[in-house]
Amino acid sequence: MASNLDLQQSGASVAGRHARPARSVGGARIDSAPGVDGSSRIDAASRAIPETVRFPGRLSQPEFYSAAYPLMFLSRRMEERLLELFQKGYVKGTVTMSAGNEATAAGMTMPLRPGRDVVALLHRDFVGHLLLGATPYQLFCQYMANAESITHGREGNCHHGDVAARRLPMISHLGKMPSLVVGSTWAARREGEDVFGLAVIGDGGSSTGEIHESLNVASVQRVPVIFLIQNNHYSFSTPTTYQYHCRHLSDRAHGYGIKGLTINGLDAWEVYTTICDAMETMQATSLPMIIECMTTRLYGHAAYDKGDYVPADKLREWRELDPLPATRRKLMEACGMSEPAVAAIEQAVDEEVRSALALAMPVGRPDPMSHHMSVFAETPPAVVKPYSTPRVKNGEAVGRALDYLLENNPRAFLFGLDVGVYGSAFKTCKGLIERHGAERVLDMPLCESALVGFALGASQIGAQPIMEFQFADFSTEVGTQLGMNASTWYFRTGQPAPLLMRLPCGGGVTMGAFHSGEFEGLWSRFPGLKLLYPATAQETFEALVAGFYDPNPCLVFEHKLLYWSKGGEIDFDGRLESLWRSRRYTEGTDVTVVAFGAMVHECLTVAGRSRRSIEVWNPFVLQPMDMGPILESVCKTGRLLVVQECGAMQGLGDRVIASVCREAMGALKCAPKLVAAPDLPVPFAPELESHYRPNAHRIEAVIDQMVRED
Ligand SMILES: Cc1ncc(C[n+]2csc(CCOP(=O)(O)OP(=O)(O)O)c2C)c(N)n1
Ligand SMILES: [Mg+2]
Repeated sequence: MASNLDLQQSGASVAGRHARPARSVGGARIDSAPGVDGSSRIDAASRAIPETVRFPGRLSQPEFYSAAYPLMFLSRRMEERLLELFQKGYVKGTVTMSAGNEATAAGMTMPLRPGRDVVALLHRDFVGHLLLGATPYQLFCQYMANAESITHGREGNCHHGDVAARRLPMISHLGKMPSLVVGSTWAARREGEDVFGLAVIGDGGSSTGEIHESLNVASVQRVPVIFLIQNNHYSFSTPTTYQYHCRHLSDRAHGYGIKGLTINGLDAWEVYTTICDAMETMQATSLPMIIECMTTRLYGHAAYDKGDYVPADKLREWRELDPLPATRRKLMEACGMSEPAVAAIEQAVDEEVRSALALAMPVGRPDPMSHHMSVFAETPPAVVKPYSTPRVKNGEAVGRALDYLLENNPRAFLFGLDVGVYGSAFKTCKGLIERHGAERVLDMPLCESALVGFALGASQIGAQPIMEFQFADFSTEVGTQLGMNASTWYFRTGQPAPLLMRLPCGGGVTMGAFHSGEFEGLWSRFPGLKLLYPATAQETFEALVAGFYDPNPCLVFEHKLLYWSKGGEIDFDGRLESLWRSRRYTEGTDVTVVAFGAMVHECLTVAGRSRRSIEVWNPFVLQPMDMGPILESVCKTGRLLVVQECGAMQGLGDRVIASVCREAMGALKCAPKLVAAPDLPVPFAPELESHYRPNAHRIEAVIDQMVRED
């Protein structure tokens, strides 16, 4: 813990050491902005952020105010400039002003240790970014989306952070970041680190489902995260009377078996000391807490909103309570500081704003021709431990792969619903908890979206999550978290997001519309996800291993019907690179048949009995799909049939056909055909379902027709 003396020695006796990151504009700190190419990533250990006087050491009031006020003033001044720049067209997107919220944002951030504690800030936490290491220059660049912007222009405004320093970048979808904080904090503490989390949410965002999910997971798993609710009485134009019915939002803590407090968010010292106290409490209990800060919003929701729906007397009252002048008065009282001394600080801040802006304004625009934009982190070629086993069923191959991954990767963990003692709904995880322990095979609450967020957060700390969806159908619960947050993570932050997601899928098991879907078509619509769909025991093992070691979010579709009905030997030589390829099962000259999942076996039945010469392929890697070998095959046979289990509009068959038409139209002897289910939900009764699902008989008839046609 530093003393007053330290503060004086640092040469920042007025602004305090907290102000230092904000002062270091230009030069080295700008170079260290996270880059997508990975070359300029910040190494958390070598960051220039000073180990400031933070929890468990507490600042005295003079220390606190002399550190907080200049940063709050800097935040206000910068946002005023950003608003002007927006009106002049220099700032893109919008500006969501923090004015009125600076005391909450500064007080909650001051106790955190950058690079250690995990935090997800929101759109009114500008000062929090400054406090935790973002420089004014970087922030101006970010808002102007220029070539030096923190996200390299790939994302805008407040959607930035510093993953290596554990400041996770917000996404627009409110309520989605806290689960990441829970996952990161959990993963870091599992490694023995003394870490806390801070997850921020507004009164509006507090109504989202995932806030409940995240609080519940944090509470069940005993993860010390502060859920800080910034209650500024409005969600855009919606007053809190239309948002919730309880007295205080913190009252909800009771439902999670945790502590909740509502405090005055306009008093920076009160916020700061409450957070310090909370950290001490959480150190003892390991439980999360809810801290609701009653705060204000002095502008409209964003640059485009006048906020004229706020009654005039309320706005007048809020202006009178403006935390900036209030903190200024406290600074003078606590430090015995004169008016000219405070004015000198403000002048220095103004000068800093001017010089940061003068540096940022001439920075060029990002050049789309030379700008590196990739949605996937590169997969370095690697060789891992080989594995082989005599014949096993496909379902058992899943268990073998999971066992192999847990055995060889101490930071891997398997989690989901009923994967522990029960061994998962299809028993694919049987025995894993006995072999690897409850610390690594975790039964989690029923909340798929927060679980994906949890996995994404954990992955940023070096943990290697393997998540099981009980059924692929429940993946529709995670549209935002997987399809927008995890999938874009590398693009936005330059950091890999290595997640392995297992989706038991498909019909033929008489389980109806909500337990029989495949969903590979849906998930292929989100750039940044990799999709694998194995059909044999060998492929099942390979898909899980490939997906696990890949630095991107990977979804493995496991057809449930094949768990019991199919099997084979597994012989894996350890070379990962060679796994990412399409699979050919038979050679033929009459027709190329491309099949997905369980349809592979229907097609192989046909190939085995038909008098036609049929070449059966499984793309296996559905995204990014390598069409090269399939195109070659079609050029040889001149005919293409695609077979998928799901409805014509729901799968990837049309995409394969479109690609062949684009690239090899001239080689086709007849129009390509698609055998698919009708576009209906999967019907329940066995008679209806077997009529709905494509089968060998239909496939054979279409092949005969295609070969007869020319
Ligand atoms: C899930 C979701 N729905 C809608 C929006 C659009 N939106 C952006 S900010 C906002 C208001 C948020 O209010 P609150 O959580 O109280 O935060 P405040 O802006 O008041 O700080 C809305 C509706 C969003 N970002 N996320
Ligand atoms: Mg609000």
